[in-house]
Amino acid sequence: MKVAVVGATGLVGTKMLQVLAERNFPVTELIPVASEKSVGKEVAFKGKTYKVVNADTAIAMKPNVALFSAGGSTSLEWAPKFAAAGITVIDNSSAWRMDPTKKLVVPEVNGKTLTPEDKIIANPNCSTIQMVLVMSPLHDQYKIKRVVVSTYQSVTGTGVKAVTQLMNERKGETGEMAYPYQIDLNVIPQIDVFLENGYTKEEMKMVNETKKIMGDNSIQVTATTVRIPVMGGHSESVNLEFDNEYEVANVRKLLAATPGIVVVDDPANLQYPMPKDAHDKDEVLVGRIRRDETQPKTLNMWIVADNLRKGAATNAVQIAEYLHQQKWI
Ligand code: 2RA
Repeated sequence: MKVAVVGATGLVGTKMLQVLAERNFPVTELIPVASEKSVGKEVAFKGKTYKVVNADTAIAMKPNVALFSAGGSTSLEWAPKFAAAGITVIDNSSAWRMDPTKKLVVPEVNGKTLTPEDKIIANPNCSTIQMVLVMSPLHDQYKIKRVVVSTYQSVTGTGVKAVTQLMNERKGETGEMAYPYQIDLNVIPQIDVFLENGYTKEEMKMVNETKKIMGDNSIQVTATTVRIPVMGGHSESVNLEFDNEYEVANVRKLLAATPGIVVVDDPANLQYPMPKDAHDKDEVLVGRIRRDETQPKTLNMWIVADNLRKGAATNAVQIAEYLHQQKWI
């Protein structure tokens, strides 16, 4: 299968190549796509090198599927052109996520809503993906009324410039700033821009995307998203209020039996999820599962995942795997 990766030289694009190779996705020809300044550069993939091309050339090469991680403006301009050429697009930007005509997909949660007619498919925001993967089986079993989430997000979610800022600061050096403030030895309670309602775009992504993926607008979600000086992945403190009563032991059992989730929850032995353990893994780690004793039918938990993998590249590749299994690409 001919696979295009648009944004192939970025953090997520590079991770997409790694995941495609690791999961042995049936790529017969890779088409790495990037901006004009990168055209001609070479990209290594499964022992071969491929030259970066521009989007026009990529369309002419007729890939079966195009994984995009090149920013919203590139997706808005080029995803429709790829789709018009019969190429299925799986887009990691936020451009199409809340478009009512586009599917927003975490395969384990709502992959079955996909049809062969879906030619532009949106990959959700990383902080949303890891949360809804855990919410889904609990919603089916106990019906979630309300979610309160606070995130602790890795600098890798911002990109190379942010990682460089952190590394420079750790060496006591100055350089280009990805954030308005120092990030080393600090936390920044702002991810993306502020909106009229006092929330940030990242926080409202978690609110709106969660409802769309879960297919249930009755779920009340409120979020606080925070950037922290960490590399391995995003962490989230999640408080869930259910309609129905539950037992913590049954919650642990249900999550442990859910594909893509690993329960790491043994406080007596200091076992709980941490970004250093989630780094470069596809699983979503869940721990600190405990009753919220301040109100009935309410649960606290801690969710950690590599935001570049299940939070982006792996989820996109899993969507492509599903389409391939259905023989739609
Ligand atoms: C972030 N979730 O962490 C956003 C986009 N990757 O910056």
